[in-house]
Amino acid sequence: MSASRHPALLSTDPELASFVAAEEVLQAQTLRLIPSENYVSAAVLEASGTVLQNKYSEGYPGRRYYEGQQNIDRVEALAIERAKGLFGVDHANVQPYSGSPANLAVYLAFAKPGDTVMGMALPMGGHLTHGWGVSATGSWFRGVQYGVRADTGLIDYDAVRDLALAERPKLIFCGGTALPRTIDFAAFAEIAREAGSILVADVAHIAGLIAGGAHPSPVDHVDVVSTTTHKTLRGPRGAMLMCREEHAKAIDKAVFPGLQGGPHNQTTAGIAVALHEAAQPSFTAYAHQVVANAKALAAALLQNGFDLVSGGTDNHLILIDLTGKDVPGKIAAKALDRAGIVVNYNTVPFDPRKPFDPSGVRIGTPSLTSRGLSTEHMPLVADWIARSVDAAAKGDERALAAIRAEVTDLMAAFPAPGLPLS
Ligand code: DSN
Repeated sequence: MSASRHPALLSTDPELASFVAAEEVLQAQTLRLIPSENYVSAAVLEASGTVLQNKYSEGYPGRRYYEGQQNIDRVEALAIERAKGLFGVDHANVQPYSGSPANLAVYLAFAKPGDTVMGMALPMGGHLTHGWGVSATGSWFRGVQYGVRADTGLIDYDAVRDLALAERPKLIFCGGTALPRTIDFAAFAEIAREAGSILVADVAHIAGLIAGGAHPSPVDHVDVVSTTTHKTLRGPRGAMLMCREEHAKAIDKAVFPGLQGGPHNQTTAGIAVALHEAAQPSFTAYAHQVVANAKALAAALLQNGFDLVSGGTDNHLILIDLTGKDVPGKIAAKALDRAGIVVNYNTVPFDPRKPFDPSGVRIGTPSLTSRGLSTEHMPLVADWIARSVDAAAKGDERALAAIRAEVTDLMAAFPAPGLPLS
C-alpha cells in the first residue's frame, strides 16, 4: 500500500499523505471491534470527497440563501427521499453535522433551557447528549436519568415509568452507546404518552440494523428519530433527524437556522450513496450477519469465561465486564490494541471504577462483518481476546505480538471495503 492513490495530496503535502497511508495500513491490518465504527464503501468514500465541498447552501432544497444550487438541491433532495423510503418516515433532515448537534437540535425544537429532560445515564449505556451532567444538555437542561437493573443488566421499564411520571420530562431519550439488547420502543412510547413527553429514539448505533430489518424500527412509536450515519449504517460521518410531518417544521428550523449554517454537501452526497446501498438486499443480509456474528462472538466469549453485561447480545454490541478477571478495561484495551485488536474501554453498569479507568471493554461486529467474516470465525476472535487479556495480566508482550501476527494474516484474507488491497 502507498499514498499514491492520493497523488495530488502526496505531491502537495507528503507529510500528511504519509499519515493517511499509515492509517490505511492500520485499518487494513487490524481487527476493528469498536461497535460504533465501520468501513464505508469506495462509492461513499468517493462521494464524500467531491467538489460539492466547494459550495455554500444555507437553507433547504428550493429555499436557499445562496445561488448556484442547481446540483446541490438535487443531491440533498435525493438523500432526503432515500432516507424517507428506507426508514418509512414522513420527513427527514440530512443536514446535522453529527449525532451531538442532531440531538441538540431536538432540544432546541421542543424544550427551553431549564426544562426537565430524561435519558439513560452515561455509565449505564446512555449518551452524553441525553442530559448527562458534563454535557451542555445536562447543564442547560435539568437531566434526570434512568439505568439498568443490577441483577439483569436490562432496562427496568417500571423504574423508567415511575421516574417519567414523577418528573414529567419535556423530552425522553431512548437508545444509547453501550446497549447490547433490543430496545422496546413500544414500552417507551406508552411511558412517554402517560408522562406527556416528546419521545426521541437515538438509534445511532442500530440504524443499519433497523434499515436491514435486524432490529425493530422505532418509527411508529416515537416523535423523533435521531441517528448518525457512520455506524452500522455504513455512511460518512454525519447525522439525520426523522419525524412525522407535524414536527417537520420545528426540526428543520432547529437545525437551520437554529444551530447550523451551511450543510456539508459532500457529506450529504455520501449519505445519499450509503442510503442507496442500505436499500439493497445485500445490506439486509449484512445487517442480519452483524447480529449473527455478535451472538456467536458472545457465546464464544462466555465459553472463554468472560462476564458479559446482560449475559449476551441481541444486536451488534457486546459489553465485556472484566471485574472478575482482575484486569481493568483500560489495560485490557491497550493490550488488545498491541495485539492488533482495536476496542474501547468502557464503563459497565454500577462500575466501581472511574470512567477514565473503567472495568469494561466494549466491542461489536459491524466492521468485521463488512470485511466478510462470519460466525465460523468468532471462536477464533474470542480466543484472541481471551489470550490478549491473559497476556495483559501477565505482561507478556511476546504473546501479544504472536496474536498480532495471526490477526494480520486473517485480515489479509478479508480486504476491507474502501481500502486498497494489501
Ligand atoms: N462516540 C459514539 C460511540 O462510540 O458510541 C457515541 O457518540
